[in-house]
Amino acid sequence: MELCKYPKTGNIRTFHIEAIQIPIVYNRYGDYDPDGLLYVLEEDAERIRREALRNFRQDTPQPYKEVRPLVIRANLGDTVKVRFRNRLNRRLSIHVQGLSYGVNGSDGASVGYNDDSTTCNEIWYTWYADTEGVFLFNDMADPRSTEDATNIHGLFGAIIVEAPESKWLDPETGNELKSGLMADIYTPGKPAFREYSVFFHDELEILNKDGEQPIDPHTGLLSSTTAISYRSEPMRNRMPHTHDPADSAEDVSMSSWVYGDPAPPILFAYVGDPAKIRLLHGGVKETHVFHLHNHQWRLEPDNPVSTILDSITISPQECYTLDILYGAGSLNRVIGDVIFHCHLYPHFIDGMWTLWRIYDRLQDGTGKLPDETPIAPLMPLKDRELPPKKDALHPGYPNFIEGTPGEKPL
Ligand SMILES: [Cu+2]
Repeated sequence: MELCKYPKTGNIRTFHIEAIQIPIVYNRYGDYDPDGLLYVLEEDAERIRREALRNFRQDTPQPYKEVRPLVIRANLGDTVKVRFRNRLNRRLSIHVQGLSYGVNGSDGASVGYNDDSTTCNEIWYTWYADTEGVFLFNDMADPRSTEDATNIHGLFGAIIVEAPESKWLDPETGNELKSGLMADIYTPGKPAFREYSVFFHDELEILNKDGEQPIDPHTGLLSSTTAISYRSEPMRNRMPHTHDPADSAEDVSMSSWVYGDPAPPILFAYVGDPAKIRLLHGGVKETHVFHLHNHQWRLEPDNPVSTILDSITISPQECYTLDILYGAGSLNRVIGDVIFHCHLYPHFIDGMWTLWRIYDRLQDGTGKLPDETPIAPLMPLKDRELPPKKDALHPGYPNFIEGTPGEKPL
C-alpha cells in the first residue's frame, strides 16, 4: 500500500518486549518442552520466569497460567513501536507478517543487502497498523523448522489491529488489558464482542514428567505432541479407567467430568455473546484443520454471501478471523461445552483440542466446578442484557448436571 494513504491516527503505541527461555509445561500430567522460548512484555518477564520455574520444579511439573503466546493490540491507524531486548545467547528478532514496515530496520530478518534487523542486544521496530485483523509475529533470526531453531519452541505471538477507538478489557476483571490471549472488545457504535486468540502449533519437543519421550500406549512407539497456545491434552494421558469397552469411547475420553478440563485455554462466553476467534498457526511444518462444533462463520466476514464454514485449513504462518455467526451458542443458543480441535485425527489425539464453555447464568467468581475447582468470573458484555443470577433451582451450567467427578454423567 502507499504509505501516503495510510489512515494515521497519530497515536504511537509502544511495547517493550523480551524473549525468555524457560521449560514450558504443556499440561498437568507434566509433559514439557525443556527448551521453551516465548516473547513477554518486559514488565512481566521476571514474574513469569520465576513462577513458571516454581511450577516446573514440583514433583509433577505444572503449567503456569501466564505462560501464553504474547498477544498485543493496536487501533487501526496507530503506529506501533516495539523495543525488543534479547538477553539470550543467540541472535533473535521479531518479524511481523501482514503489516507495513520499513524493510531496512524493522523487518526482523537478515535478507540480501537489506540492513540486518535481527539482534543479540536491543533493537527498535516500527510497524504501521494499516489493516484490521490478526497478524502473526515470530523470530526470523533462525527460521529453520528444527528443534535447534526457535519457532518450534514457541517464539511467536500476535498483534491484533482493532477498529478505530476500540478498547480491550480483561474478561475476568473488566480492566484495560496491556496484552492477553482473550479480550472483550468495545468499539463505539458497534456491538461489543469476545475476542479469543487460538494458536495452533506442532512438531513439539516434549518430555514427560520423568524426563523421557512420551510413548503411545497403543502402539508402544514414540508419541508426538500437538498444541494450542502452549498447551496440549494428548489422549495418552487420558486412558480408560476400567477395561469396559464403553469406558474408552470419544464421549468419555474427552469428558471433563471424568478427567477434568483439557489444558489448552478454554474460551468463555454467555450464550448469545458476539465472538471472534483470531486463529493463528505459529508452528513450523504441518497443515491443520480447525473445526468448531455447532458454530459457523463466513470465509469473508464482511461479505454476506460468502461461503459458510465450520472448518478451515490453516498452514504455518497463516492467520484468520472467524466472526462467529449468531455468537456464542449459535442460532440454536446452545449452552454447555463445545469442542474445537484439529480435524486430522492423529493431531487431535496428540493434544490439539479444547472447549468453548458457554454459560447460561452469571459467573461472578464465587462458583465452583463439581470437582471444587473455582470458576473464574466472566464480566458480562456491557451492551447486552445481564445474564440471570444463579439461584437454588437454577445453579447454571455445569452445576445443573447430575454427575460425579471421575465418572461420566448418565
Ligand atoms: Cu492438525
